Order: sequence, then C-alpha cells, then structure tokens
Amino acid sequence: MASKCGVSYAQGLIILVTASMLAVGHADTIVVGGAENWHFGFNYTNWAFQNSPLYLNDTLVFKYDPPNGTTFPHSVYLLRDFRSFLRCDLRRAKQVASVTQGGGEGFKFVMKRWQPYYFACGERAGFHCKVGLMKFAVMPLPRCHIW
Ligand SMILES: [Cu+2]
Repeated sequence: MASKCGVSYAQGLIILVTASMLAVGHADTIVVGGAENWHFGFNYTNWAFQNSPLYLNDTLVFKYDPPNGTTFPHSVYLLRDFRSFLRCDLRRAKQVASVTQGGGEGFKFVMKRWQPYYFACGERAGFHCKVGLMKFAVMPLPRCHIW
C-alpha cells in the first residue's frame, strides 16, 4: 500500500516537472526590429505594437554593430517610468547593454517580471531615443493555458 502510494506520488512529480519544462520551453525569442535590428530612424513603437503581445520570460534580442568607422554606436537602457519614456529622459535610467554588447548574436534581455519595460537607446544624450525613434514599451503578459 505504502509503495503503491509512493509510485503514484513519483508519477505526479514527473507530470509536474514535465509541465514546468514545457512552460519554460514555451518562451519566445524575438529580435527587436526584426530584420531591421536596432538602429537609428526605425519606428520601434510601431514594431512593438505589431509584435504584441509579448509574454513573461520571452527574450528580446538587440542587434547592433559595435562602434566602427561607418556605424553610429547604440546601446540599451531601461527608462524609469512612462513619463521619462515619453520625454526620453535618461536621468536615472539603467543601462542594460553597452555600445559593444549588440554585436554577434546580439544582446539578450529576458523579461522576467510582470511590469512595464521602457527600452531606449541611450546614445547622444537621448537624441537617438527622441529623434531616432529608438524606444518602445512592453508589458509582458503571463502565458495562460486555459484552452
Ligand atoms: Cu542608438
């Protein structure tokens, strides 16, 4: 009797572990800007609208060349709130990727928290954000398995 109970408990554990693995496997990886990558003058707010919704634990990939003779440097910052997002106000913003981190496979950011994220390029004191449109907001949704 005890061993039978133990077996079913183990089976239950296996099901739980498998389910959580499936949930992890369900997260998507999205290249910011798609084929445009992360550059000056592309409308990332439109891009974010067109690619919404995004979900918790999804990975955003920012791809941009490290500084060289022909490209402008870019970076990735998290702005503090909606107000600083609207104004491209970089004071108190948090840098999450430097000008060199967008090379190769790109800089990967996992949205782990259920909160709005305000992304922006921090170069030229907000000029890339304001004039270059290098900003977008995301509110990642929890994935539901109701159906
Ligand atoms: Cu930039």
